[in-house]
Amino acid sequence: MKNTKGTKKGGIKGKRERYAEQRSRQSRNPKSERKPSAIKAQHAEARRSRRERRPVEYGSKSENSQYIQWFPGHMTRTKRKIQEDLKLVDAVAEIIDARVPMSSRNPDLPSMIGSKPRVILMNKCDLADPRATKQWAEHFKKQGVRAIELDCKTGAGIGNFTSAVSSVLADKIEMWKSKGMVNRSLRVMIVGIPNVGKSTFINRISKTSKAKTEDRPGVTRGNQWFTLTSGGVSVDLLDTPGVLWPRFDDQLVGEKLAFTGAVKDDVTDTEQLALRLLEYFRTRPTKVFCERFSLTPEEIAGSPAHELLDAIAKKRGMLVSGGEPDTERAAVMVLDEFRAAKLGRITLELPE
Ligand SMILES: Nc1nc2c(ncn2[C@@H]2O[C@H](COP(=O)(O)OP(=O)(O)OP(=O)(O)O)[C@@H](O)[C@H]2O)c(=O)[nH]1
Ligand SMILES: [Mg+2]
Repeated sequence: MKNTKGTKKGGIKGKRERYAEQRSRQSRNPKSERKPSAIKAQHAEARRSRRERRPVEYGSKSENSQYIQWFPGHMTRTKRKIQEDLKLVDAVAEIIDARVPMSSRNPDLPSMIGSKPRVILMNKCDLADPRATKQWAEHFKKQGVRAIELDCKTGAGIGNFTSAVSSVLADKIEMWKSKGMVNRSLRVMIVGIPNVGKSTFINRISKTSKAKTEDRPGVTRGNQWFTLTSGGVSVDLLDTPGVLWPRFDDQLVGEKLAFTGAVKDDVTDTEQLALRLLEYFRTRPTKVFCERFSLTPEEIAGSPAHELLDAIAKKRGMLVSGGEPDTERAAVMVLDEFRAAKLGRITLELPE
């Protein structure tokens, strides 16, 4: 179980912290208290009291909610560098996560990039609900924002990039032509929150693997230029490190970004996070979710999240000595499976 700055701030203790307290209590107390049977009884009591709690609907805060925040110093430096380098580019491409198209948009971006022409790349469409993605595409169109749907795993949608950028730069391109600058490359800065696939996009469009990518947030650490040709158009792309903002005013936003892997796992309590995700599935039990964990919609609807996590751990044979469910391992697995869309292609928010 990972303890976090966030959980401490929020006053909710992580499991590791509770275990540490328990260990220190045991070292002060008489030996009899350290007997496995006493500890087992304590666990049983804790489980009984948890069982008495009523199921919680996802959307409102619950005892499993935690204070999530991640804004390390390098993000402040990146913000400054993005603003400095803005004069070098013609347009900005904001990559967002199709599973959380609202929560993955940095509210500080408009003030960072000013009036620079912008396109939105809705990435990871392969992991999102296709119907929801269509709704979001419609929403952006209504707002007059140029947005394209992308799946950088297969490259679907990549071909629309240069035409989208050319269309937001139409006046500028006309002006270049009138000045005889016919083969001028399009210079585009790629921005977005961590782990949305900025570097993967660059690799995919340039058909190389020059940009470092990994399935964790905070991989790219400095601005870096890539020169390529796409659809016969010469393009210079500036990769940038992912940036969040100093405070999530709505903690559900922080939570959703933690679900999708945009927030470093170390700053969250994994088990609490998985319980929140299960609260989501409790209210929206998908067929894939039920089948994957051999649970019926009735079982899911009638059980609080911690019981679901226990059941999932048992069904997957994740047990600690004594036969108790290993909820810590099960929590990691639930989050991993959600992130890989093994629990279904899920979009966590819809346009208003
Ligand atoms: N399923 C899926 N995975 C993707 C897609 N695009 C990127 N990924 C994966 O997402 C993870 C993060 O990709 P990166 O390109 O490193 O993300 P980034 O935005 O550059 O991240 P930072 O540099 O940390 O800000 C990698 O494991 C990619 O393989 C996509 O369209 N679909
Ligand atoms: Mg990167």
